[in-house]
Amino acid sequence: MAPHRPRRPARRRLVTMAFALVAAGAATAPAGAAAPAATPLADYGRVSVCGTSLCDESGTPVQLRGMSTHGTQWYEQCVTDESLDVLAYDWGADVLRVSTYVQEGGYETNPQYYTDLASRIIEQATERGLYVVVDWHMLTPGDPNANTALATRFFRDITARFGDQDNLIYEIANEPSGVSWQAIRNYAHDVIPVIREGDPDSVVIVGTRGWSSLGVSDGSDESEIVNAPVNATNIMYTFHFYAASHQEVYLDTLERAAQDLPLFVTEFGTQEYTGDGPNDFGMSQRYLDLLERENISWTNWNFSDDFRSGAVFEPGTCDDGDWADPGALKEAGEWIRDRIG
Ligand code: IDC
Repeated sequence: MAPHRPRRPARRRLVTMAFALVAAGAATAPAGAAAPAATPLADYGRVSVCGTSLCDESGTPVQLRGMSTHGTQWYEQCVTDESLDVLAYDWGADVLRVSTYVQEGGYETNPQYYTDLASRIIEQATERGLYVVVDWHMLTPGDPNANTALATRFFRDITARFGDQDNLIYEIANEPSGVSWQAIRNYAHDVIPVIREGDPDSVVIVGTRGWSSLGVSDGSDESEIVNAPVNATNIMYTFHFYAASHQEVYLDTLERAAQDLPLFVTEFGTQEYTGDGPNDFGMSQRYLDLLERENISWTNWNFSDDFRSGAVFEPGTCDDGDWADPGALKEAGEWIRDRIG
């Protein structure tokens, strides 16, 4: 089915108009012109999985496009009211993925701090009518079961705060590695009920084997999931790719899997799997064309000014607050901005 995006241009025009009125010193914007009336969330309402697609409240397939933060333990200074204005209104994003790392100085070092930080960002994204993918960024160790107690605590706290909102999507395991699909599936069966207790109608995204490659990086493929899907409704599965590293075999797998499984690409880069190195925009475009054809939502890695080529901003941008300056974008940043809106 064709992607359902007809209201996007209208939304962007309305937002621009609201800003123009404010800039011109208008005391009040006319009814209907305020930014919140024309956001992705206002357009689509609560999303849910229908068949293999993500659908809006009326049951029409939607493709959400946006950015992932970098690890919030390193780059919280890149996620501010100003930078999110740029992402939501200048770039026209629908969705922000908030990456709470578990290890590497993340959540496990101070659960309260990182829950508050994720909450602060969720609130800011919500004010702009964005969807939020709440990413439990487990990476090393690769077995998600190693962090089940922490994951349970995190999702219980987040759903207690935000479970009555319509815009949260929960990603329970960023990139499992060195574990079987069975182990990932067991973890999903432990954590999903916790989320559903606080946010019953939410979409939950489940990581896949081999760094969320649908198993390909471990010599497997999507059939292990098709044969033993997670035993819950409103579920999607994660596929991640880095276009300069992951070429035909990965693209073919994605295309095949999209016929059977609801997928959400919560992370990808136009460069190598290190998030660095040269961009392969040709391969990246082939991926994005497929994602558009199949109505698969995506968030790109990453909305920060890290030195690597996959961070959209040049180093120093976040300290200077220069997010709106087109000169602050790296090559990958410019490329992805042009494909979000
Ligand atoms: C990378 C970051 C890098 C950081 C590293 C730490 O770009 O700054 O030092 O993580 O683990 C993933 C991961 C994601 C990686 C990214 C790029 O989910 O955390 O970010 N990547 O390597 N999977 C494939 C690539």
